[in-house]
Amino acid sequence: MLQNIIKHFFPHSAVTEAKPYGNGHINNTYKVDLRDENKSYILQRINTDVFKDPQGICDTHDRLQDELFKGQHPITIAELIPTADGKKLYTDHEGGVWRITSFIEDSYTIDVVEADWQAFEAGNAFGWFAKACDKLDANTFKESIKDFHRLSFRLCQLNEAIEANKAGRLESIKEIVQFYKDREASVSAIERLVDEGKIPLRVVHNDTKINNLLFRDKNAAAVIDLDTVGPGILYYDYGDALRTSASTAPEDEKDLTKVHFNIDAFRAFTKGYIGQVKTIVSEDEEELFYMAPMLMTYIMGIRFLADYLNGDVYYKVAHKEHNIDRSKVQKKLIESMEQQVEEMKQIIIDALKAIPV
Ligand code: ADP
Ligand code: GN1
Ligand code: MG
Repeated sequence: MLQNIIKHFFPHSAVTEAKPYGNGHINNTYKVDLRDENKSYILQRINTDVFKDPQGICDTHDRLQDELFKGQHPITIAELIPTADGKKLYTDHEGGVWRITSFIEDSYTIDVVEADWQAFEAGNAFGWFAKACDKLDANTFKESIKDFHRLSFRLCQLNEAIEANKAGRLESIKEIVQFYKDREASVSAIERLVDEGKIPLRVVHNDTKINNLLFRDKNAAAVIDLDTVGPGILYYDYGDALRTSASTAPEDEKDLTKVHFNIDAFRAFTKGYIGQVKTIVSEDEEELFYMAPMLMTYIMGIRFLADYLNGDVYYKVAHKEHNIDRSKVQKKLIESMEQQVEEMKQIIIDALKAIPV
């Protein structure tokens, strides 16, 4: 019962309402209203199969608060609410690990960008986050999921899934597997540069899907879902955000004729993002921004594919084709990006040249 969990955070308040909230694929999220409090909260049961060190996640959240709550900003992050005895998490009798954060009032998420201003706001917000984290030393943070965006690791997982074919689904999706296999070499450049130390490690978000951003009215209000924050490179955030912010359709769209990489949304996002990070990026980083959306869309495409082959053990699914639908959307986005790569390069060059506002 959620009431039994919440009383460890608010021993003197009764729950008036607690309902499942949002479209996350990983944690169990509830919006909670309390009697005697004029506020709502977000209660989450952390998926400990995915996040093996929930305390580490909360420690990172704390460090982010210390940095990002300094000064006044139009964009924020949610605040971690401690238990009544001052802990950041509560563990129930079944081993369920729970946390509460402040609810960002009057906010909403979007799954598909419908207007350029939304893409601009998303770029501006994730760019703000990257810039605000610039002062943090990546070497003092741990990855919450090891090798999370390491392409070679994700390729290994895919190969294992193909080999094991646990759910017996390989035969029906050979063409999709081949599509991703054909592009292995062309997406590998960034990992090599990271390993050679040419692309700097920074503290980044690592999960910049558009619904990990809260809007209020016509502005981005908060960057949420901080569970993956840690060492990474700017391309992860820029690329992963564009995978959803510049897609014309939801991540699991069945009708692939609706799926395109929207170059206007790409331009708007890039203006917002680069407008923020321009003063912190190195020349080496500038060069390969254009490859980031392809890399991150590829990584998500093969992760969905591997999960489909494994029998849907990682992501929440609503039906048995869900993961392969998601993977097909990523494939379609990659094809669409391949046709627009020259334009993408030029848009990035223009954004880097523009005078900061
Ligand atoms: P998951 O890791 O499962 O994606 P998230 O932390 O992204 O979990 O939360 C899932 C959803 O809950 C978000 O997409 C958003 O709709 C909503 N949400 C999460 N945190 C807040 C918050 N502090 N205020 C308002 N809504 C939130
Ligand atoms: C997951 O937690 P959520 O739903 O915001 C996943 C991301 C994927 C995304 C695909 C910890 O994000 O890496 O890009 O699904 N998060 C984790 O929708 O695996
Ligand atoms: Mg999320």
